[in-house]
Amino acid sequence: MTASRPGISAPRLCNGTLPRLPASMIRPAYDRTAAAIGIVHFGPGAFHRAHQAVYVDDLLAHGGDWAISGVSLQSSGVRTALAPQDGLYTLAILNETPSWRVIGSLKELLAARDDPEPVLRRLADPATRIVTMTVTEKGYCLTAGGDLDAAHRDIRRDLAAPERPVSLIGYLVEGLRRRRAAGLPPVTLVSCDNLVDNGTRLRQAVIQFAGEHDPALARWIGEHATFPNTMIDSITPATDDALRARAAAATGLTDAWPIQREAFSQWVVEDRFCNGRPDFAAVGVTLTGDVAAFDRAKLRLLNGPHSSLAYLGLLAGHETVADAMADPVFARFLNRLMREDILPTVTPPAGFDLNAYIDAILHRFANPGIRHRLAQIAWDGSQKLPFRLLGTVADRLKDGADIHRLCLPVAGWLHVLRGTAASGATLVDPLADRLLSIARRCGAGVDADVAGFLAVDGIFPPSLAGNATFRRSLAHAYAVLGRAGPTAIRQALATA
Ligand code: CS2
Repeated sequence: MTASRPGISAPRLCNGTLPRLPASMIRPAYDRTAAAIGIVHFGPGAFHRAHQAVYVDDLLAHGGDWAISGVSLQSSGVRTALAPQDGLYTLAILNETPSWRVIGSLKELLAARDDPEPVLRRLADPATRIVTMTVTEKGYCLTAGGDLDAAHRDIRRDLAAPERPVSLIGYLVEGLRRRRAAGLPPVTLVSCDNLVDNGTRLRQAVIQFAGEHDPALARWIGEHATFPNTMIDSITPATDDALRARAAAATGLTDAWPIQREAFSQWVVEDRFCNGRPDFAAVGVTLTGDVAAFDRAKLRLLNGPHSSLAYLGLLAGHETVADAMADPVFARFLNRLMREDILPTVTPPAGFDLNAYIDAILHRFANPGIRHRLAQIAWDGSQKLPFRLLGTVADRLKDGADIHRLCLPVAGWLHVLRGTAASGATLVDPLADRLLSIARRCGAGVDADVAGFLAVDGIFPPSLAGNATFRRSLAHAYAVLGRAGPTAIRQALATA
């Protein structure tokens, strides 16, 4: 190890080593021991630590008991990494000139699988006033229609033994049950995931679950708890060893799990908090009466193109978003897709210029300071595509508009699934088994292949899957991309 790249020999980041940080580095500007926990967050992964935890770090500098208890539902990896660091971690902000800071808002780390009781106690603590979550689309256990998926293994389990939950919804309902039994007010439940109407969906799932065994609890939740809708945005590539080394070089301390993100960050929240809230506006959060317009603009114009780059870019042999954006064929295709096919389906929030929004997104995607792997964005396609692309396709069909360009990324996803099945690589998707078995049966002809995937109604709503124009257009895109090889993919995009 050289002096400029301290590795295992450098001391570990923790409360005790904070004074060793370079003087210029931003660090918690408040007494971490004094700030009490007021927020419980499910899913303290990279996105939460790059986004919400940073807003809360800024808030804590203004005072108030809003520190975060981070709850991991599945693994104990975050706790293992961060507990020895007293919850501290390094954040790299990757603009043209990177900057670094140390975040201190995560005050407690709990691993629910190891012991659910501390999590339930925290949810039922009178000091807890807000419960937030980033558990990704699949963490809500919803059907395609937006209902709670009562057939989901974890939901079945939790309905049978609600006092020892394993699912997010099970935890929330048991926590609310305990609060009601103790005569406490409920909490505000804030979904920070990329779902259309995320708060409304969460509310429906929680009330549906509670209603299964305790209708009075369901009524109490419906009347007293609030579930604001939110829009969240900041590009956050996964942590890798290169980042660990850069963080160590920047701080002089070892951090087991530093986080990286772009400079841009946005959080829009409906101002419906039932049990108090901090002054979010003071730290740059937009509080509004209606998030829907922001939400759809972001899901369709940022996440839709992101997933499009992921599938088409992987097929063309690109590795990162910036690599694909540096390919003029991709940049031009994306630009047309966004302006000609997606923009007409988006109603902008008041005073919002959609073309300027698109310019900014294209600029963010092209950021050479960020290595955002397309393979990471390609995860969980079955959960993402309905919100990101299929709603747009349905709206364009309703308007009688052309959908040929929009079908290319959807067809690209099908080819990525086929490629994954053929190579035997792991597919990260809750529907992996089903999708891979369909992919393995492919090869009987374009129409049969496409029909196999369209039959998965958890992804393709029957009204879309049964639409003759969509089937024809998707089959055409699938055939064009099937001519294999990066050159054919680029040619398909160049002429689309
Ligand atoms: C990305 C998002 O991984 C993905 O699917 O599209 O996580 C995206 O980076 C964020 O939503 C940006 O806010």
